Amino acid sequence: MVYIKKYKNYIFIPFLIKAFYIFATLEIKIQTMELSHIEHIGIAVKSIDEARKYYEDVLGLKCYAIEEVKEQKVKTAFFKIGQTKIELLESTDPEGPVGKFIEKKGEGIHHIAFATKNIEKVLQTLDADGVNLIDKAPRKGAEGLDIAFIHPKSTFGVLTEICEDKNQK
Ligand code: CMX
Repeated sequence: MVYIKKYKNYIFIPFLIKAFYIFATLEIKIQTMELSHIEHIGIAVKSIDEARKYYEDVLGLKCYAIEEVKEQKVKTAFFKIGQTKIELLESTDPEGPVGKFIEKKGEGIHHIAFATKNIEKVLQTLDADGVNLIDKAPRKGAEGLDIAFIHPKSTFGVLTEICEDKNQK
């Protein structure tokens, strides 16, 4: 009884240590992700020539680049608004990812892309968390960015891209 009285003020110490550990590891996880902003939103369209009229003539944005990404079987058109871009995606092959998407779901938002300054670290963190990565290592995407996709089954239905512009350093 004497011991219980003497040490009763210390019985919370293990719980405090555990709580501190949980917060510390959470903080580290948040810091290591280092996503800075929405780099672009990818929008699947049947025809860039048709869709760009809306972005240019109605919304008043300027298309500053058109590029074909052969490996992904798409043609892309870029518009900038603030720090973020709109990427129109037109399939060059019905069997490509955008062709299949339009066939199944129609035109619309195809993916969201987050920018980071350390894509390898982000992919490592996601992989360690059991997230389903389509690309375990970065590859080259439009505008020379290093990119990697996360499967929509792991992201509540939104195809997600991580990108890093290694030329910006
Ligand atoms: N958003 C949400 N869900 C999507 C999706 C998308 N963009 N694309 C496919 N899906 C879903 C399908 O609806 C399907 O769901 P269900 O199983 O519930 O029916 C599932 O994913 C599988 O789809 P699928 O048509 O059978 O296609 P695949 O499995 O062959 O491929 C995916 C799906 C996501 C792995 C593939 O599209 C991919 O690798 N995408 C990443 C690359 C890409 O999209 N590149 C184009 C962009 C170019 C660029 O910006 O550089």
